[in-house]
Parts: sequence; C-alpha cells; structure tokens
Amino acid sequence: MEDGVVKMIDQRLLPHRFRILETKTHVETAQAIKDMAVRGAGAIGVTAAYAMAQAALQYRGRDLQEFMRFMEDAAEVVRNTRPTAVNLFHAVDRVLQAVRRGLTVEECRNLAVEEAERIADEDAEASRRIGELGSQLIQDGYRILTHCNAGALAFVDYGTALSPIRVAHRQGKRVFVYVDETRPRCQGSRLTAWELLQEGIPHAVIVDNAAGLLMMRGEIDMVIVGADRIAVNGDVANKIGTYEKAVLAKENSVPFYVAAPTTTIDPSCPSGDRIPIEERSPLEVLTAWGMDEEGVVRRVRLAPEGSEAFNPAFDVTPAKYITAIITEKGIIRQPLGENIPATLKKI
Ligand code: RUB
Repeated sequence: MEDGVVKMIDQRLLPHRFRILETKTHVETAQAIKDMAVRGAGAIGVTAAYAMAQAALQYRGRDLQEFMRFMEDAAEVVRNTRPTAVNLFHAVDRVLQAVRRGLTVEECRNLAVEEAERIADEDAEASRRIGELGSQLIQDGYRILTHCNAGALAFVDYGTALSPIRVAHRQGKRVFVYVDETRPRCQGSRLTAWELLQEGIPHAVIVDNAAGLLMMRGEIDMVIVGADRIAVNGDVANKIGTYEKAVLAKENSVPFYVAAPTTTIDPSCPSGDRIPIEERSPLEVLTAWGMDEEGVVRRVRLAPEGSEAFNPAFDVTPAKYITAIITEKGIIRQPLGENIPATLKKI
C-alpha cells in the first residue's frame, strides 16, 4: 500500500497480461477480493488487512466512537467477500483489535496501517520458513504434484506449497512438478505454471484427472498443496479436487503434504464439516477463458446453452489422508488431532 492505494497483480489476466490493479478505497479492495483479482488464502488475508487500513485512512472525522462504527462496517464489507479462507477473517479481526488500542482517531489510523504491514511481514517470514522446513522433505530427483496455486501469487513472497519446491530447486536438487490445471478457474495452468516458468523450474501441466494414472505408475513421489482453512482435528479445506488427490495418494502410498502458515489453522473450528464452502458462478464451469490464436483474450462456451452447472470452489480433505502439515513453526505430523492443538498452545 502506498499513500492509501493498494497495489496488486491482477491475477485474472495472468499469464496473458501483467497488470497492476490499484484500489483506492476499502470497498474497491473488497471487490477485488470478491472478483478474484487477488486470490489465495494468504494473499486475500493481507489484502483484507490493507483494506481495513484503507478504511481507517478514509475516515475523515475526529469522533472515536463514530470511527469505530465506521471500522466495524468496513469489516463487514471485507468479511462478505469470500467465506472459506480463514486468513481473511483473522486479518480483519487483527486490524480491528489493533485500532481498539488507540486513544485518538489519528493514533488508530497509524495502528491500523502498522498492523496490516505487520501481517504482511509475518506472512513473508512464514513463507520463507515453510520453504526451509519443507525443502528438507524433498529429495533430489523428486516428481511433485501440486493442485491450484499456492505460490507467491497466493501468499506473500515465496508462497506456501511452492515455497519448499523453490528452495529445493535453489539448493540444486532436481525437481519436476506436475501442475494440476485446476478447473474451473485454472489457477494451476494459468498461475502455478507461470510462477514455475519465471523460476525455471521444470514442470508439466496435466488435466485434473491425470494424477491417478501417474500415481499408479509410480511417477509421483510426493503431493504438496496449500490450504484455505485447517480445522483443529487436522481436516483441511483447499481448492476443489484436493480431496480426491489425497485419497489417490493414500491408495498409492504417495506422501501427501499440506503447506500452510499457522494462521490458516482455525482454533474455533473443531472439524472440517464446520468449514463454509464457497459456491461460485455456474458460468465458471460452463465456459472457459483464454487467449486465441490472434492474441485476443476471450471467454468461450463449453457446455450447451441451457445446461446448468454446480460450482463448489473448495472441498475438505479428512485428516487421515494427510501425511503432515508444513507450517512456519515446524512440521506437524500425525496424529494431527493431538499435534495441532499442541502447536496452537505454543503460539
Ligand atoms: C486458492 C487455494 C490455495 C490456497 C492456499 O483458492 O485453494 O491452494 O488458498 O493459499 P482460490 P496460500 O484461488 O479460489 O483463492 O498459499 O495463500 O495459503
């Protein structure tokens, strides 16, 4: 954020166009989250924090009570964007708590901006740590499956699931990444592939249904995915399709890792069935979007006019399918239902 303006890469346009989107108010920033110009649990958490900081800067009066009401209203606008990733709710609550410590509106404004910056810095540090710890699990020659995008675009700096891969690659280990395309919005083929290309990490995009064949043939050594919310018992909500990859991994004895900061663990959520699952527009399923041979970016229809679609954006992987969760505080292994609460106590 610079002078109250939040700047973000417009992820809807990648990999075909690189554009920085600028939002001037918390309402515009909330809309950018809702429209998925910015997406990924960590990235929407930090953006939500900056939206709250923008709200604090936007308030022009001097009345502390009126300011707090303005901030509570802004918090509602930001919370009503996307329901599944808990990082967004944590970030909004943290900025609200920070401003409550202020004695004047001016002080509150500064506290809001400082807290948003602190969240961004903490996330950057967490992604670095996740990379360091997770890279120890990657051996030379590993073929790794990813789902959706949990890289720098989805988080701050290194990302979550891609962070251990980046670090392993920089350490000189030979890695090959199979990138699930991740229909309907194709965060894998559009964003993960783009990030890997920037880093020169060898990879191939596969259709979402190919992972079973590769695992059965023994061509995948590990799976690493991100997370949008982790329940205290270890159930993990992540992009739709994650659950089936985890079941396939267990069936084929492939280790299945989740990489996420501890802020993705929701201490108020005992199990995965309590996690709200976002449903998005049927149009995302009925159509596809991309660049044609003339270089024009357009949306095309795939299904017949008149067909309906159902578009749940996330699913929940039960804890029993997960080998371990790579966090910035350490690698949490099974039994997750015991080790997650123990980790939370240390925070
Ligand atoms: C993103 C998604 C990512 C997690 C991990 O979904 O499921 O795997 O958010 O994110 P969407 P992070 O594209 O619908 O937001 O790496 O930020 O923790």
